[in-house]
Amino acid sequence: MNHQPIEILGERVFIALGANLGEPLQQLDTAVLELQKEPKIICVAMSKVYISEPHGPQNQPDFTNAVLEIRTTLAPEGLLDILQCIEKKQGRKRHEHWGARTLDLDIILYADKIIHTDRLTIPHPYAHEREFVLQPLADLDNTLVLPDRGKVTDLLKQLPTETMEVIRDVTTYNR
Ligand code: ROI
Repeated sequence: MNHQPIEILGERVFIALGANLGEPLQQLDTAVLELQKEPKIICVAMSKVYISEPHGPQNQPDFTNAVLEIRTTLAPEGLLDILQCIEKKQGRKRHEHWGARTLDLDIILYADKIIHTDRLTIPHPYAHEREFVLQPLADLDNTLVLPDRGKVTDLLKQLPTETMEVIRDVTTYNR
């Protein structure tokens, strides 16, 4: 355990985790363990875990999703490198757009920054319209705001209600 005050240990970042092949819940937990090993990352909290039908192409299994809150002193692209490395290590082979995957790690929020580069769009371009991202974000902090889009809880109210099943009903804190 790191007992330093988390406020001084870098930027507050939220990462969406998703999987719909193999053992999805286990893959999400393994990804968190991998991130905990990173010297410039502190895992702060993991949201409840949900299962929902696929957005986009329907001809694939249901997805397991959660959101992880971290603190990091890594720059956004450095963090992205690590996430892509973990995805690869956990066997992500298919790169089909909007297709099934063993692990998907997306940076949703990086402090309150708005970033548009070749490799990164932050906030994540679809976060505002995805319940499987917004609900876990709200689990972690119901005052969160997506820059340019508004309050997460307001965005959730604007979405048609979907059936998301909770498969782990606790938010896990690492404080
Ligand atoms: N649908 C759900 N429910 N969860 C996801 O993580 C997810 N990821 C995707 C697409 C295929 C767009 N649909 C999804 O990449």
